[in-house]
Amino acid sequence: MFIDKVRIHVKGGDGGAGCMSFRREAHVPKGGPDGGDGGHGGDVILEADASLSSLIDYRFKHHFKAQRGTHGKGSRMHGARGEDLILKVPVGTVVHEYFEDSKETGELIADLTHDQERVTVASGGRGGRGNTHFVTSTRRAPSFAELGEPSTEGWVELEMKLMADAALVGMPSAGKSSLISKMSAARPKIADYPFTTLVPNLGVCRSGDLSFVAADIPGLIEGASEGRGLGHEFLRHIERTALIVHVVDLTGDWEGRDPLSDYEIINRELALYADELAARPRIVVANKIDVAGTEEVCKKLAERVKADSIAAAGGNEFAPSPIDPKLYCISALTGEGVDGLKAAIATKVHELREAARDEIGEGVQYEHVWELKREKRDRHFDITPLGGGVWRVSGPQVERWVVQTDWENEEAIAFFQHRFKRAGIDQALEKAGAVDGDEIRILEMAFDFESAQTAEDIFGELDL
Ligand SMILES: Nc1nc2c(ncn2[C@@H]2O[C@H](COP(=O)(O)OP(=O)(O)OP(=O)(O)O)[C@@H](O)[C@H]2O)c(=O)[nH]1
Ligand SMILES: [Mg+2]
Repeated sequence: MFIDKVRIHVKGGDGGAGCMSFRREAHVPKGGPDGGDGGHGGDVILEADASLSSLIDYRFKHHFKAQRGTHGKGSRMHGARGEDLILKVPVGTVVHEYFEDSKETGELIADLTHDQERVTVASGGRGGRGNTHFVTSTRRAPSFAELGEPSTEGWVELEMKLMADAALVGMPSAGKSSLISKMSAARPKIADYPFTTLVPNLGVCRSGDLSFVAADIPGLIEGASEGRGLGHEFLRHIERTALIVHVVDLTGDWEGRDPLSDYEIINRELALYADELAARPRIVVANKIDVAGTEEVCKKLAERVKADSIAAAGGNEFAPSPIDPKLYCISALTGEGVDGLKAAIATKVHELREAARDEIGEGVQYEHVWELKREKRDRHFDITPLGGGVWRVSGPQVERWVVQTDWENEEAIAFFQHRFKRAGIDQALEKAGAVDGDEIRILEMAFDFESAQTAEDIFGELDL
């Protein structure tokens, strides 16, 4: 089975708690506050890695957690930052949010198209601040510190779309795997029965100074565009490859077919699958020239390719055509003609890459866009009247604050209320009809409501 879509749960490390402590020295009876900050929790980061070709690593393990930050200590000793957890994924991995409850796929987080490109999928919580931060003109000895911020967590969906520069397509047993093994260090399974290749093999090919990644797609058959055979699953991978290398078996080996009709069937299946595939730049290869008696059909195919190239250029023989007018005659068995083919593919891929770079420019800021959306959603809160002067406030950020607050400590509670007010929640409650003395519930906590005005009177002096 080919694993190309997985869902994993990612959780950043929680922030370490800030420390509440005062300097104590033999000759200083009561020193100032010196509680250090908690360390930030680590992030979970996805990183594209060109040496990976599947998401198989995520098939059995689905939960990933970065390290938590350690707690702050006295003498202004800060807690250590939790280590980031870096998860390697193949280049060409598309990352979406995933909502486990509704089984729905959410926003696009990133499309990792370059080696070493990274995206943070779960942020670690910030470390709580130690009591040194809470000194004000009126509060010389703050006897509270923040707890660490809980991290963000959630499910993400990883989908791998093959990111090869050149895709080798053709009928089963045409010699696609044999060719990739001749062009690169890849050692795929090769056998004389159809559908030997079940998942694409990737190989890095070098020609002079140029290099490209080739993939052999499992054999296509008539009806592949409608789901026959194994090919359909893989046609969508070709959507992202710049160049199609169409391998035709001159011996028409499989089921005693005619190479020219094989050639037409594959062209038709690609076009039926997607119009863009019909117009995708293409190089046609005639394989197995080492087999006696293939010269005649090779010549016919060469004429046909030339004619198709001219047709694709709008009937103008001298205009550039997406189809290379030359038929590359090779033997993937003996290696004859393979170097010339490799050079042609490398040159073409290089040209296409340059053209694409001009068109789209560098670096799309997916992460930035997603972060903004996520932050907005994080700050969002809902107010639900439960009746009898009781209100529930829910939302990711406000709930994290509740978890982060030390409810045993009055000053910490005051700080929570200050945040609560700054986020405009009390105003929203008032607008919804809450009055002084009503009960506000957040998660498991319940406390009395104080209107914005009163709260300001009480907490206005806080310099936070
Ligand atoms: N004589 C000869 N045989 C070849 C050549 N290339 C491949 N073959 C043979 O053709 C058979 C199929 O080769 P593969 O490379 O497995 O073909 P494939 O296109 O990858 O096939 P699928 O993975 O099933 O789609 C094997 O027995 C190869 O040894 C060639 O140039 N000459
Ligand atoms: Mg194969």
